[in-house]
Amino acid sequence: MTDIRNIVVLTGAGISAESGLATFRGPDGLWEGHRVEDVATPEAFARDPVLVHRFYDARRANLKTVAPNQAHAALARLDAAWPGDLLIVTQNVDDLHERAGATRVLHMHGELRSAWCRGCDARSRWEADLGHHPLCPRCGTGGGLRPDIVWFGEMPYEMDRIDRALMDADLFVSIGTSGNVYPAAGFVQTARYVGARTLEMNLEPSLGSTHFHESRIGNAGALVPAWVDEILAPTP
Ligand code: BJW
Repeated sequence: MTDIRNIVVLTGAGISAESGLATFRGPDGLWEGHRVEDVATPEAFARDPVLVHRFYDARRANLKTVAPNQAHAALARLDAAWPGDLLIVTQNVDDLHERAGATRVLHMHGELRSAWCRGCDARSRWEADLGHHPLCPRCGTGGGLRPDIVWFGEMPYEMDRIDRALMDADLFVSIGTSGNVYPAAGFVQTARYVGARTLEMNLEPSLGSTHFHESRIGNAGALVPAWVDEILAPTP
């Protein structure tokens, strides 16, 4: 793999499925009991903050019961060993990449363990519930904290940094994402445009599967460690 120096990895809910976290659009999807428009838009939060806080408070609490799996561990191993540029762009709001040891991680859709104050714009690490209207640790305002989550219609985080990494990528790898949600679903096309090799690993072909040079179908917990072994193997 001597021709590959810069790698962008995109991860989605499928990489955390084997840790016991529900995906969004599967049969047991997170939104089966909650219509997406009830919980994942700023308008829904304005309409029914109690429902939305309850949904995210439960998911934040549930993080304590899960652990990274083999796929997270393999990406952390890649992160530690890869000499070139690497950016793990995750759509996930869990912290399993970091808990596995990865450091080059960007959460484009926000984080469950973060709270955003609409009063002073500060983002604070947050482990507890938000539904009881706690005070902002930065400005002391009550009732202004919301989950630090990118909802539909909001701009994902650090798009400039992601775009720069994609423009420089030699390899783009997509893991455990259905390709339903933009802009992430369009990253493969940007990567193709700049001439990067593209690979997806998913339980089933994603919506954008035909854009990839290669699709490996199966569980991330098996596919990702095998791919990391491959890419870290010394070239003969
Ligand atoms: C396994 C596995 C195993 C299972 N191993 N695999 C019309 C056209 C185009 C775009 C739009 C449009 N109308 C509106 C838009 C924009 C909109 C959008 O994309 N809508 C679509 C629904 C059409 N996007 C936005 O609004 C975004 N903002 C935006 O566009 O701003 C403007 C902008 C313009 C230009 C540049 C940049 C920005 C914001 C999107 C925010 C998404 N937020 C959510 C909720 C987060 C909060 C929460 O967690 O509750 O993020 S939506 C939800 O979907 C979540 C996820 O990150 C995201 C992606 O889901 P993911 O990860 O793909 O999960 P699944 O469940 O769909 O798929 C899992 C896959 O894993 C499956 O394929 C399984 O098979 C597989 N799998 N087990 C391997 N063991």
